Amino acid sequence: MDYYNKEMECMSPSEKEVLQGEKLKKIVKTVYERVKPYREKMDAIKLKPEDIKSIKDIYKLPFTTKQDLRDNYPFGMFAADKSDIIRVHASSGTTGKLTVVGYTQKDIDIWAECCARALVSVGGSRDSVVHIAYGYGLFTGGLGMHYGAEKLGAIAVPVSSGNTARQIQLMKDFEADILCCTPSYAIYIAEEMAKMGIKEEEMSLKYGVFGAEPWTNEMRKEIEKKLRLKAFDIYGLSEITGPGVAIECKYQCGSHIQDDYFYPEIVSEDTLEPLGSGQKGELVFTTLEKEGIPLIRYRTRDITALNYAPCQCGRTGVRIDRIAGRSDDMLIIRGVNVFPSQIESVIIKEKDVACHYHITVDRVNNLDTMQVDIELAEGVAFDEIKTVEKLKERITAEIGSAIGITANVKLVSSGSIARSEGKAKRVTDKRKF
Ligand code: DLL
Repeated sequence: MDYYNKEMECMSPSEKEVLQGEKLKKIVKTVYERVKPYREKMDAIKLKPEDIKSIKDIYKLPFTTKQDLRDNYPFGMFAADKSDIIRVHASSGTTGKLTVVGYTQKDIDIWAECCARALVSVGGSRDSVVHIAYGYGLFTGGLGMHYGAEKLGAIAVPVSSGNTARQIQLMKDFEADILCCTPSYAIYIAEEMAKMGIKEEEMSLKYGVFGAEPWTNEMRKEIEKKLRLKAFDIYGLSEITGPGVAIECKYQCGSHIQDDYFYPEIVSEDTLEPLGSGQKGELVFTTLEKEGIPLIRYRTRDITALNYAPCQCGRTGVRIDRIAGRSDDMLIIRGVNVFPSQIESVIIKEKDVACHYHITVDRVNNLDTMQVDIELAEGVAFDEIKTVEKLKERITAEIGSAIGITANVKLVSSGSIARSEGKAKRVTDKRKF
């Protein structure tokens, strides 16, 4: 199976643009009529739905932010009647209230289609057994992939996260060929498999659908080696729908956005001006068909670039580069912008340390400090003091040249950094602003 929905996934860019324009006109009219905060924002700049004539007019529309969702908590931005909403999900973020999203039956169907497309894009089919170890609940990971697997006609195994030993046993017994979880949990599963004495070749895994947190290509290689599967990046956010907003194809040169449903833009974080192909900035989405909570020019805070070049797979969905991080995850340390992913890239290249790390930022005597705790790889002993000291010096130097500032690197024993079954928490910022 090459595509789930060839007609839409491979539609010519010019045809798609027309379709996107038609959908945009409709959705703008709907939110103007049905969602007070949108009407107020548009009235404030004297913009009427009729001013939107094609997808090119999208730049005229005001942005939407997470704060808008919080200000209208819980259901104030919904466009559908409550009686038509059949599901809610929510995400917590780091501060403040939950952001709540609502789905009509049509929204759930579209989301399931996006996840079915994603499963086919990585190599799945009706014959697949899809082991879903993303959390089920308010988080969208579990239920999103679940409905996608069912829509495809594959077998969905709704394990959710936790009880890793049982997960491994079930994956083996049910001969799962697709594993869906966060990349950090995939590493944890691999470690537990080794502890249980189960070899990669005893499993039937072929493909991994990993996302919900930033991860690097180096981490991809590590997971692929440890679990003997091909690892794919899946992107999504609950505000837009959940997992399946974008997915890699077998050529792995960016993730194709399902842009018949979600229209992407990249804008400068500082000026909010649109940026061109290949330029890195903040990803912004407009949902073109959502009924429950349509979002217009929603600022995701995720930093990436768009790639409009044709892809060998035949899909025409615009591609996003790997997410470099979120602009609100970006640490500013002594004035320097640092993304945790830059540190991860260094750590993962070192064979004597494991890819478990934690970054602690603090401010001592008005100076920012950064400590990076990194686990030694299994089998590397602390008693070889000279070797450990040398390793520490090397990693400190490499992190220094990657991010431009010196971190205090602390090597800790294997297994001492807390493992995550969902999104990994890699940073503690103790500074008070
Ligand atoms: O994380 C949805 C999801 C579930 C995506 C399972 C993929 C797989 P939220 O909890 O709302 O939704 O978090 C969304 O997570 O804005 C990104 O910052 C981050 N994120 C999601 N996927 C990726 C990825 C789900 N592949 C936020 N790479 C997003 C990097 C990702 N960051």
